[in-house]
Amino acid sequence: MAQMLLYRRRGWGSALIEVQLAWYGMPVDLVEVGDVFRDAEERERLIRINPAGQVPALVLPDGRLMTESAAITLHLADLAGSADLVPQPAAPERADFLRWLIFIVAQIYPCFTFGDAPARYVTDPQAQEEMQQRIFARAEQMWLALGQAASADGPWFLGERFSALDLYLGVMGHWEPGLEWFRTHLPRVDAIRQAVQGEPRLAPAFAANFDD
Ligand SMILES: N[C@@H](CCC(=O)N[C@@H](CS)C(=O)NCC(=O)O)C(=O)O
Repeated sequence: MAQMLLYRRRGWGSALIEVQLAWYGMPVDLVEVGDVFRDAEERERLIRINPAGQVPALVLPDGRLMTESAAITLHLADLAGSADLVPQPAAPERADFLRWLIFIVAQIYPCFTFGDAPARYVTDPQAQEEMQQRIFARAEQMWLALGQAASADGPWFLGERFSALDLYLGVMGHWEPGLEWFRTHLPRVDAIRQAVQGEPRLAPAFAANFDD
């Protein structure tokens, strides 16, 4: 059977999928994508693959393309036949898992989509700055809401139950508002980020994406 192929860029959302593939021990070919925020041609090239112009974009063994990290997360668990990262339908953690997985991709992630590149949406530089500030402020609110939902006792977001949510925190905990902000405002999220990075099965995939 053909191997999967992942369009990726170091430290970007493709890392969410790289760490899951590493967890399951699934081999993958990697295709490097340039900086689509700076390189218009590269952006056009990626848009031809994923209409949203984003990574992760994953070509499945049967040649179909999958995008959207949450959908890929659920599908990889199915492919692996594993409940390691995705609690099964009858599991008590399932509802919380789904709620916060979708919260991350529907509430937090779009703040980056629009906040990272305000010049795509408004022309006035002052308006761009204001738009970015307000969107990143919204991101902080959403992070705080998510942080309040994290199990206080740990060790993981869902308590004793390790899941893909922890991997999302491990990756996205590197992004805006920044490591220092997480350390100060959401020490639980920061602790989860550090813990997942230290998992021996995941450490190489994290090292391939982040310097710390
Ligand atoms: N909803 C998507 C979001 C993916 C996404 O925003 N990826 C970012 C990198 S972290 C990207 O490729 N951005 C480029 C752009 O929006 O032009 C998912 O969950 O996979």
